[in-house]
Amino acid sequence: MPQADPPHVLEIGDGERVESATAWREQRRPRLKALLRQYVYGYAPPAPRRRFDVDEVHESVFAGAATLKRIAIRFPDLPQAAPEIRLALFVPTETETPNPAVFGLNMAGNHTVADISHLSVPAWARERETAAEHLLERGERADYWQVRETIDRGYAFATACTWDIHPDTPEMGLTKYCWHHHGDVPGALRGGALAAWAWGISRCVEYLLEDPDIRDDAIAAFGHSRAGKATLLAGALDERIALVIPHQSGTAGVALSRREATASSGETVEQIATAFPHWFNGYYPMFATDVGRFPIDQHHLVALVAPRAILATESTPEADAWTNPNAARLSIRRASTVWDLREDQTLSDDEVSQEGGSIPDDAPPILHYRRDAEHTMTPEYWEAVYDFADQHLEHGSTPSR
Ligand code: GTR
Repeated sequence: MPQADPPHVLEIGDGERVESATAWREQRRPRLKALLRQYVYGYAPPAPRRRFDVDEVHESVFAGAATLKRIAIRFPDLPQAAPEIRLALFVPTETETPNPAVFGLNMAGNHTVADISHLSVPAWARERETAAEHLLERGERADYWQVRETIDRGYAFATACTWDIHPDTPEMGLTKYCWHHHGDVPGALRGGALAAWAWGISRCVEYLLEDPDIRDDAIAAFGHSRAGKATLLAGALDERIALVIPHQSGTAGVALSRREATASSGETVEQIATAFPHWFNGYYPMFATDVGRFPIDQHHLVALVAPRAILATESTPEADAWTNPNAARLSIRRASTVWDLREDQTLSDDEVSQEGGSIPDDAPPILHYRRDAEHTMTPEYWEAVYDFADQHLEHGSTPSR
């Protein structure tokens, strides 16, 4: 039966609700993961054997405040033509190692995140330059990423580019080679770009877990818009990610697909599935005009992050209607019930959503944080991210819950 309202987060289309954190973990999580793969994102291949090559170490960037490592994640069993994932990692030098880390999936190349000579514009970026896709120069996204401020807050910052993992076209990237190498799934169940990017984030996390400069219990993942959707998926599936920060992730991200109740006027499932079918599996577009037939909704994806931490940084419906901020807020509110299962408390709607300002000292582990800002990243959002991370990655002097 199609459902106009999102199903209760503890239900997945079978009318039954789990009542305990153990039942959620043992019965619901595995089924939910499978349903989200089958209806929305598709499957990603198993990870092939990989090698982490630290190709360069530059000890004095940001006037000595950080060390920059450039790492290539290579897959020796895949054909030569398979791309590698290039990771840039900035580690603070004035802190006690190991450090908490934020991984950010960028969409324009690692060279854009900071104006540092070691981050030269790679040849592939020049080759990709077309009339439609203009090349961003070194450091052109420095204001957006605020890497220096990240270092000053005592966090390492790691980044890799979506292009290395999946080119964001109907042609698949790295995961195509993995499927060929490891066997396949039926075409309609193969993951699209979002599943591939999430898969790539997990490979980067695996490097960070091996780097002695990084605390392995304090890895956060950040992504914006389409990268925010992929980051949420990665955070939902990969429990090694301690904190997930989907920024303005919208439809197929945090925002509910069933959104009548929220009067959201932004991107619909039909619009996203028509414009970007290659982001999804083959089935998602078939439900596009009738989302009530999905047994799940996006709050289920958010809930898979529990009991770890999630900060959904959002805009307002006035400033960024396309991302459906109200449908995102409702999704966070509905998902928070799963955090309640473990705690002797019920988070109220007000506790899990905040309009602007500073993050309170006792922020819950799931929070919708809203600013009246356009579809971009700003220093104010980063400040909220690091204030939240200080608490939930137990960093710095801020007390943790
Ligand atoms: C839009 C798309 C959104 C969002 C955005 C982006 O065109 O409709 O869902 O992902 O692109 O990634 O910037």
